[in-house]
Amino acid sequence: MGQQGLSSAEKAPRTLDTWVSIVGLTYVVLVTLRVTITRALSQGTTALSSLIYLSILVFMLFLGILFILAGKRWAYRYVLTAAGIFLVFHLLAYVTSCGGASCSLLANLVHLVNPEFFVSVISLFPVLVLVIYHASHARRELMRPSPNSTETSTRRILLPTIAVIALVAGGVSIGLAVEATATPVVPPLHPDVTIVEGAFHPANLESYLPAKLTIKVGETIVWYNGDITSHTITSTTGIFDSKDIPVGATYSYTFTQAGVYEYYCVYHYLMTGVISVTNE
Ligand SMILES: [Cu+2]
Repeated sequence: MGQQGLSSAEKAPRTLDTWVSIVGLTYVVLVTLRVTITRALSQGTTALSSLIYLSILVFMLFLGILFILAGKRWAYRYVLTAAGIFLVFHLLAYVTSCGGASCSLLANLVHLVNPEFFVSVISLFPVLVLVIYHASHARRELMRPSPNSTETSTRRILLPTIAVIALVAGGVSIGLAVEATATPVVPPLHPDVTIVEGAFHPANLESYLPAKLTIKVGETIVWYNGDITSHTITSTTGIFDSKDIPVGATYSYTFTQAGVYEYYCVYHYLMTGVISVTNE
């Protein structure tokens, strides 16, 4: 007990585990910060709750980097908790947005070829797992140092790190290659409704912007998919269904009868919108 009290006053030594954890955390922080800033610029206060949610996650991981650098002996336990929370929240976002005939996770995996989606969502998972692996090892070493041979410990660290780097780099290259062969899409100048970036996320209050719209009989609504993954415009009563709207594509429908038309996305049942059609 007394010995533990003494050792906790010392700073934690920086090992390879330390550096891999820091680089991994920095990657996740930068990617999530970029998503937050892009969303703030494109959606402003309509995405306020999702912006707060993302900022808290970013700040939590950023503190982890500072704690490790400061040599706090409890820094790794903090990082394990923070990275775990981040991982669980990101997974929950998918699970809770799953609905209807298809699960969003599967639907989104189909769109792995989109480099933007791959970087800002998919790539975070292997990187976070790598951080958790190294932070937990660093923590174990601090509590009970083992006289490991440098060779095995270097291999233990390098192999998973190289695997994750290869996975992320490979995913991005495949995505860029596929995107380069695809025909460029020109977004409409004034879409009536825009599917916002990060639309599927439960923290996003308005997935379709605007979510409520009133028009007159005979008018046509143009929906534009401004997100980084596919979505649908599906009437709750089966009157219209866009099917898969790819990233950057549009769907339009002309309303010929007055009424209230609710719709949703078959991949993400939390995405809902309504068009009210009036006679005059
Ligand atoms: Cu969707």
